[in-house]
Amino acid sequence: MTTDRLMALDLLVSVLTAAAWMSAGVAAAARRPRTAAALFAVALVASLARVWSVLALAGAGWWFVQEKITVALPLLVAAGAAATALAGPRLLRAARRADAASREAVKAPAVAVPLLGAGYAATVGIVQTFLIGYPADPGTALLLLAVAAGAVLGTWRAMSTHVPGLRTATAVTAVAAVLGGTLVFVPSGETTAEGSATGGTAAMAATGSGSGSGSGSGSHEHHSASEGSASLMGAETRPVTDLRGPAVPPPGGAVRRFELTARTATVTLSSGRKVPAWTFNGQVPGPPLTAVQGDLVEVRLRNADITSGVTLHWHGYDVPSGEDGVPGLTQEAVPPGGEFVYRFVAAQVGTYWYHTHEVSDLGVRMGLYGTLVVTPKGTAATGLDLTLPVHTLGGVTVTGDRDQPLVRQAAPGTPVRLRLINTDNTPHRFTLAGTPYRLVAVDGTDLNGPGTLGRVGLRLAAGGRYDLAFTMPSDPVLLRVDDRTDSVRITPESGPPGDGAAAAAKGATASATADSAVDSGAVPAAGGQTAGWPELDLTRYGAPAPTPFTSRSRFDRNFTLVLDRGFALTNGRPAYAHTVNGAAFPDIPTEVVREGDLVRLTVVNRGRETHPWHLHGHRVLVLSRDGRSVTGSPLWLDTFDVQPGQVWEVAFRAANPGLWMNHCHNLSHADLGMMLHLAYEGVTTPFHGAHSG
Ligand SMILES: [Cu+2]
Repeated sequence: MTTDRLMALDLLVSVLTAAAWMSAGVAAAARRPRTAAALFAVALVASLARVWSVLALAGAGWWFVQEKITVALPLLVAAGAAATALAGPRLLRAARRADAASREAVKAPAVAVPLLGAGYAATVGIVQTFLIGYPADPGTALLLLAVAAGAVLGTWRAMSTHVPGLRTATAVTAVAAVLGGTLVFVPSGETTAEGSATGGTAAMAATGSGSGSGSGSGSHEHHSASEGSASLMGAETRPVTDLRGPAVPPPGGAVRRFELTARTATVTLSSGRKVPAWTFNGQVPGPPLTAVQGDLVEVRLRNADITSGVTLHWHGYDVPSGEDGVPGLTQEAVPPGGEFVYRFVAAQVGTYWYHTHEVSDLGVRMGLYGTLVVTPKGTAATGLDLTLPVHTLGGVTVTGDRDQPLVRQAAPGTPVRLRLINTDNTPHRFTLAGTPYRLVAVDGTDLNGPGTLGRVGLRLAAGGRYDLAFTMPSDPVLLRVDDRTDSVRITPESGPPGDGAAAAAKGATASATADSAVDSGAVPAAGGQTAGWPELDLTRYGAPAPTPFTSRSRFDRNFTLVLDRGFALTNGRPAYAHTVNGAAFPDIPTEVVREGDLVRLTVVNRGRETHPWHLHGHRVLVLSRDGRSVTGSPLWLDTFDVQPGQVWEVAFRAANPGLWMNHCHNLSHADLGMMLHLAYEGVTTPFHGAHSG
C-alpha cells in the first residue's frame, strides 16, 4: 500500500475509533446497555486497528508518525485501557441482564465518563495531526492533554454532584494548560537551520540577512544585512546586488535584447472570448524569448500599471542571484513607472519560462509569464518546433494564447518537437496520440537514452517542462491535456515533404523501426479514451549514466523539509498555513550553505496536497523517491512533484552563490507560508521587502 493510502486509512480508523468510544459513552449515559456494549466492542477493535495502522505507517518513515507515536497512541492506549478496566466489566454485566437496574447502572459516571474520556483522548490525536502537524512538541502535547483532561472533568461534573478531588484535578489541568499554552504561543527565538553542519553563528547571520525580510515577525524585523554579516567574524561578505550578469556576451555570443512592459489589458483568446489579464506587452503569454547558447540575454522590464509591482524570475535558469527577480531578497519589486534590466548568459540549452515573483500567485495566474527557449549553437532549426505553455486563464485551459486546439500541418518525415510547459499551480497530464515519440528532455535537461513511448500519460509538475520529439507520421497526431482538452492537432501535409523531412527521413530509419513496435494509440475522437493510459514513471525511464554524485556520496549538508498544514504565523498573520517543519514563511529557518558544498535535500509530504518543490538557481539531481533509487536516466529537475505521502531525496552542488528561494510552486501554497531561503554564507541583502513570493 502507498503511504498516501496508509495515511488515508489511518485517518479513517482514527475517526472511527474516536466516534466509537464517544458513542459508547453516550449510549451508556442514555441507559442503553446493549448498544453501549456493542459500541464498546467496536471501539476496542478500532483502537487495535489504529495501533496497527500507525505501526504500518511507521514503515514509511518517522515523519509520518512522529506525533502519533509520541502523543496520540500512548494517550489512546492509556485512555482505552482505563475505560476497559473501569467500565468494561459493569457494561458487560448490564448488557447481559438488560433490566431496569442495569440500565441505571450503566448511566453511572463510573461507566459513561471513562468511555467518553477514551473518545476525547482519541479526538485529541486527530486534532494534533490535522491542526498542528509535524513536529509534535512538548507544549502542544501538554496543551492537548490538558484539553482532554478538562473535558473529562467537565463531563464528570455535569453527570455527578460529587467528583472526588475535583479541585486538585482542575488545578493540575489548568496549570498544564497554561504551561502548554506558554510553550506553544511564546516564541522560543530559536532560528538556527535544521541540519546546518557548521556553527550557529554563521547560520544565524545568514538567517538574519536571508529571512529578515518578513515583516511583523517580532524583534528581528529590522535585522539588517550589515548586522548579519558582522557576526561572520571577518569572513568576506558580498551583497546580492553585486552578483549580476555580465554587460557583454562571451566571445562569439550575440546580445539578445528584449523589452517587456507589464500592464493590465483585456486579451482576446482564439475563440473570441475576452479575459481581463495582467500582461507583458499586452499579451498572454508574454513575448516568447529565444536565444542561442552563449548569447547574452538582456531584458528591460518596465511596469506600466501593475500597482502591486512586478519582477522577472527565470524559472529553471541558473542566473546570477542578483538577476533572479525575487522582490525583497534580490531586488525591490518594480513599481508602476519603474524599470529593471536583467542580464545573463544563455548557458543552459532547453525549455524554460519566466514569470513575475511579486505577489506571484495572483500575478502569474493573471498572465504575467512567458517562455524562454535556448537552442544549441551551430544547429540550424529543422522541422516543426512548438513551444506550448499550458495555463488556466479566466477558468479555461489555454495552450499558448489559444483556448481552441492549435492546428498545424507537417509533411510526413518532418522532425517535430513539442515543448510542454506547465505554468499553472497544479499538475497537468499530457497524452500524445497518433505517433510513437520520445520524452527527450525534462526541465530543460536532455534525458539519457529515452525509449519510445506510446499510450502513456505524462504527469507534468506545476512549473515543470517536458520536450517531446517524434517524426511526423502519415496520420494525424493529437496532444491532449488532462484527458479532456485537445491542445494541438498536427495533420500530415499532402504533397512533397519539406526540406527538413528529407534530412530527417535519412536519420530516422533506425528509430522508426524501433518505434513501429510501440502501439502509439490511434488519435482518439472526442471523449476520454486517453484517460485509462498508465502514467509514465520518470524514475524508470531512459538509461542510467554516470552522475557527479550519488546517494552514497559524502554530503556537506543535509536538510529535511517536512511539508504539512497547521496553524502558524505567516507574514505576521495567524493562518491555517502550508508549513515546512511546522513553521511558515518567514519563520522557517534559512538553509545555509557554503560555496562548493554538496547538499542533500530530503522533502517529505505529510499532507493531503501535492507540493511541486522548486529551488531557485540550481538544478537538483534526484537520488531517490520513496526510498527507491532512480533506475532510468539521471533526472536533473528544478521542480519535483512531491505528492501526498512521498519522500524525495535530491542533491545539488552549491555552485551559484547568492540568496535563493526554496519553495512550493503551487504559488497559493507559497503565499500561505510554504517557502524559505537558501543562503550562501557571506551573501547579504540590502532589501527588506515584506514579500518574497
Ligand atoms: Cu504546495
